[in-house]
Amino acid sequence: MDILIGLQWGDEGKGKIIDLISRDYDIIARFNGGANAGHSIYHNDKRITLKLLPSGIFYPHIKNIIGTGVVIDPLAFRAEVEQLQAALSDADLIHRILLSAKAHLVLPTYKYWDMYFEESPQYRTIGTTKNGIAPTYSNKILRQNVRVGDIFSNNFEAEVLQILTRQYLDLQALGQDMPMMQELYDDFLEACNFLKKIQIADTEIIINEALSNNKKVLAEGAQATLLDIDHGSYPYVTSSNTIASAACVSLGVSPKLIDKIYGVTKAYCTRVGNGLFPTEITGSLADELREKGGEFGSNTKRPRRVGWLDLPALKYAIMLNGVTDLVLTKADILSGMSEVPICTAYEINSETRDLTAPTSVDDSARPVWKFLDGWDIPFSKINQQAQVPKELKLFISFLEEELKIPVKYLSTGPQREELIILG
Ligand code: 2SA
Ligand code: MG
Repeated sequence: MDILIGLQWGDEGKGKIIDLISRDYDIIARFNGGANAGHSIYHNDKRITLKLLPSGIFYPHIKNIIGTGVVIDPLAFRAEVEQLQAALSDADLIHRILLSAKAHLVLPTYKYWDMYFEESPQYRTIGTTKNGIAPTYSNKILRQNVRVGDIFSNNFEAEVLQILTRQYLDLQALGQDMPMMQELYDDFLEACNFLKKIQIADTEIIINEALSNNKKVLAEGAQATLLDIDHGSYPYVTSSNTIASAACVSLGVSPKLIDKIYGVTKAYCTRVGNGLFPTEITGSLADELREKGGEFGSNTKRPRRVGWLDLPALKYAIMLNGVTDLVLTKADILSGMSEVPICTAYEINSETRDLTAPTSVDDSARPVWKFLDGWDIPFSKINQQAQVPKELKLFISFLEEELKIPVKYLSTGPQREELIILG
């Protein structure tokens, strides 16, 4: 099994890369997160953003598995499937989706808990997507959730009613604004009925059988390394493990069976939500970069914070994931700059560190900069190695030297054909 993950704070362009390499796979399996993800793909010149569905959904030969570690909001899932069926004129795509019976369901009250924690002054504001992600994972650990496979049980409705009522009353007592309980309950059950149209299975058995039969499986990560609940910049992280090893847990695949690990990084850096960002820039240069790179939340439309490439954090991410194939995206966005800044180390208490866990630095960490010559990529699409400007080649060589790993793919734009295989 191969794995693809983001190496920064998300939005590195994972969707596009998976879409490109997915033709070679039989199964694409999402392993973490939920409807908080936003994987954008250009299909027949239309930009499509996937939240819960794996990025192999466009191809008839691919099975798209949603693993145990993904949290499934049945309303968001139904909306996404129906929109995609309409956009692709492909009603059949539901037969290419397989849901883990063990994946946890996002209850409608969880979105209100998410809002409550975000907006209440007594609690930390993380800048979440308000999709109910943290409350769902918390209740998984508390063992209070219902799971996808439970929708077939005779007492599913009674159990949901009981949990919802309890939470509804708690939220009401805290003063949280909510629609009528009956409305939440009815909409949720209706969306759970839609799930019955989808194949629900013990996906770990299906994936392991496929691997035994020499089928190719790609595990698709959501969010990214620096948002990992254990290794990211806690508490400003998401609530799942986002790193490559999490794919084994979620999909029930032994670490013995992992082959390639694709790590995707932009040529600069972005982050949505709160938390440290040592290479962040603000002002008109930041606005320009944000506009040019289209750096707005795919679902929430929030403006993303922007900054320069952070090598200490990138080295850390490559180490945690064991990246074998590095993918560089959005170098085209930096086109036209006279010089391109890269943070090569942090200075912390007059000590220089070039590999750093983002959790172990604070605002006093001062980036050490290196400035490389900028490049110009012509507006016409470039997709051949010979067309790569020499300054960009030097930028790539510099990264390879620092990171001790070759850049295998260079993405030069959002369209499928805008990709160069370097290695
Ligand atoms: P949550 O909702 O509990 O997972 O939020 C916790 C933190 O994780 C960040 N996070 C993300 N960061 C980048 N992209 C994400 N997906 C969407 C996108 C986000 C959007 O692709 O654009 O539409 O705004 C994503 N999902 C979660 C989040 O900002 C918090 O910092
Ligand atoms: Mg995204």
